[in-house]
Amino acid sequence: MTSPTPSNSVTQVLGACPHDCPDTCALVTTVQDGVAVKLQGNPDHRHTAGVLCTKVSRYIERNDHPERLVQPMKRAGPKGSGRFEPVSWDAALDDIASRLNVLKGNNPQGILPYSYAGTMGLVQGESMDRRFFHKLGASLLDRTICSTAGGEALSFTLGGKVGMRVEFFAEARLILIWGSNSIASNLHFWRHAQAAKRAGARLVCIDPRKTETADKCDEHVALLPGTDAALALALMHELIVNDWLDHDYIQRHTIGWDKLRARALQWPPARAAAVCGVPEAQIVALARAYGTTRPAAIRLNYGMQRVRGGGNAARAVACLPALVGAWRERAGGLLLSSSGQYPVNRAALQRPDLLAGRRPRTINMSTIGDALTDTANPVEALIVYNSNPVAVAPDSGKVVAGFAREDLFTVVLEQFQTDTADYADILLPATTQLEHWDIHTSYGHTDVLLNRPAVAPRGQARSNTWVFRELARRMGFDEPCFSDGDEAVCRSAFAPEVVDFGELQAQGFATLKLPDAPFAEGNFPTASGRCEFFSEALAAMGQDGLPDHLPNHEAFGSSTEFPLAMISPPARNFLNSSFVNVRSLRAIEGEPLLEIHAADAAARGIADGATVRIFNQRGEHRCRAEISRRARPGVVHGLGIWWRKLGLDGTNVNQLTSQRLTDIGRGPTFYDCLVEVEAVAVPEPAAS
Ligand SMILES: Nc1nc2c(c(=O)[nH]1)N[C@H]1C(S)=C(S)[C@@H](COP(=O)(O)OP(=O)(O)OC[C@H]3O[C@@H](n4cnc5c(=O)[nH]c(N)nc54)[C@H](O)[C@@H]3O)O[C@H]1N2
Ligand SMILES: Nc1nc2c(c(=O)[nH]1)N[C@H]1C(S)=C(S)[C@@H](COP(=O)(O)OP(=O)(O)OC[C@H]3O[C@@H](n4cnc5c(=O)[nH]c(N)nc54)[C@H](O)[C@@H]3O)O[C@H]1N2
Ligand SMILES: [Mo]
Repeated sequence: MTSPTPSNSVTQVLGACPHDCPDTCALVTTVQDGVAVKLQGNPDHRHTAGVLCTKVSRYIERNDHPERLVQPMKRAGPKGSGRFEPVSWDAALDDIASRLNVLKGNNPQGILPYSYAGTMGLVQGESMDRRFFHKLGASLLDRTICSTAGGEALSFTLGGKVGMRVEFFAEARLILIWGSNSIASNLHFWRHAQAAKRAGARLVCIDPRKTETADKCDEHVALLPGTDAALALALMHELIVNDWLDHDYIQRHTIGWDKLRARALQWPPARAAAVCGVPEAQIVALARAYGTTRPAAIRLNYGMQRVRGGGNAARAVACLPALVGAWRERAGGLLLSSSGQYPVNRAALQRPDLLAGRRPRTINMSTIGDALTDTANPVEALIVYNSNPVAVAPDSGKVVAGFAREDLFTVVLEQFQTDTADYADILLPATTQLEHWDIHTSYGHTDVLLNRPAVAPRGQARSNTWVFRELARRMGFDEPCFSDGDEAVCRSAFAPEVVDFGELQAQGFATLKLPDAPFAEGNFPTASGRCEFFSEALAAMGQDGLPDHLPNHEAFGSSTEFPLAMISPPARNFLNSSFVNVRSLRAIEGEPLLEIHAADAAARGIADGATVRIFNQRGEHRCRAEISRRARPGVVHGLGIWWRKLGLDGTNVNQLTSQRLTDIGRGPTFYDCLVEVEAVAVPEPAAS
């Protein structure tokens, strides 16, 4: 393991925030006598600027939490009971290795890793683990739970997860914040938006919910969930009929203009207004602003792609900057994710060559409920790390049924006893970011960050890499890559000419050398080198080559039984299901709530604060209702992602969400979900 800080000293250790957030902050941990006493944003890192969000400023509280898992345990009660008894590391690892060895011999594809972005670190998130499962020949996991719809859509349009640099938003004159609650989920971008606003820029928020970000913008377009493509096409319509187009840019740097033009002309604002549920005049005014203001920048975020047509919607929005030539300036264009900018040496980290020609099946993590309840091709062993699928995956009824299978062998590597950990056969205590090495890219800026361990692991906690190294050894995997230390893995992530490791060690971060305005002269990383309005690649897959509006699987107005659209975006003080167990943060969020518009509440006789039953064909979830000005009529919000076991009835919003997928990228459709809500009589507590 890594060496702890020498005692009797005060040191400052440079690190990186591991969480799944675009900001990837640089951290400075003050360690006294081997104990982390203070954690701050690194003031020398320009993107962090010494500022942390409320959540991560409480990271030490999370690290030192009395409920941290500190020893390996095995199940001591029925599946899901959460009852465990301690075992030694040797006993736990021997048991896992012998189980996996049997499957390795007769059905390696019966083994499934399940991991996501509990840590975004390249080392603890996608190195030794991948090597191990590649060598085993285990089923591959399609990691779709968050961003593949928008990410692949962007690749089909711009050529990758590329776009504007976040710092240049400060110089824009118009910013569309599209499907993003930036104050809650991308705080360090919001600084730039505020700077632009102070300099006179206009800020427009496009979001069904009147978020804290919408409150601070000049305008809020409260469209119905899943109608963003209709809005984007109507904006194009107006750009065309008013000739607010950059013909030179379109002609030289795009493909498919004639076809897109014809498509957009089918979307006059009145049509889009009806689909989106917003005033026609608001669309017309937004088009005028976008067509006549330079530079114009779009901060797109993943909130708008968690619906059936999410990929098409992201494509439609991503076409807008090319139409007006916004890319010509560094403060113009669009940013969804910057992760495609990093030349990460994934082959070195993950060693796909260890598959040795085998082509195991791929299982989509967004339909884990179906995969675990599929009896024809069963998953027999599941190894979960960096994720809490029982809480975060859609259609929890199915997910729980899968995890409850008596014949499924489940190993969970965790820092805490989450809803998923409750279902483990073997539960292994994991280190935190203060306790292990890692190296990080970002999806909101373009720096690389190094994380050094600041303190010794709590109790017997061990890093993910340590666990997979130990399992590899027990299974007789003797390739030298299974002995690589964590620091060596950090070093292998980038070629030395891309990232100077000495610089990373010295200051904790390194900046990629990139052009200011990447597409000023075209040069899109697509096959054609142009912005692809029409995608031959999509057409070849049998898809529409042009972006279009695809109504939700569960479109608003299509069901009388379930007339309300439910979205479940992130709560400000949680990070997905992480931090829900941190007392001071849970105190701010209170309890699971359903935000509902006064008219929808009145129609159902629901009083503010009443306990309600939210239900649809997949299940039901009880929580308290809040009559809220943040909700528009017809749309309710169940902010996520609470731990099920902290809910009134042991469920969370994912009891209602479906496993149906997006048009592009095989992604989940969390925000494409119709429900009905009713007040429930709560029995008076019995007098004692
Ligand atoms: N505090 C906090 N920060 C987070 C997270 C968190 O849980 N908490 N999660 C992190 C993760 S995993 C990610 S992927 C990123 C990005 O995560 P995102 O999920 O993009 O998060 P938000 O920025 O909150 O944006 C979601 C916004 O989209 C809105 N929305 C929902 N449906 C639609 C729609 O159909 N159209 C439009 N236009 N808007 C819609 C929601 O109301 C919400 O305000 O944020 C990360 N940052
Ligand atoms: N209804 C609804 N559901 C959603 C969403 C939504 O908006 N609405 N958002 C979706 C999105 S965008 C995402 S990204 C997913 C997120 O889903 P997940 O990636 O599962 O994220 P978390 O819920 O934060 O769970 C991460 C877990 O990893 C653990 N962890 C952290 N670091 C380490 C480590 O170093 N080692 C080990 N072994 N464990 C570690 C944490 O303790 C935590 O329990 O959820 C999705 N689910
Ligand atoms: Mo995410």
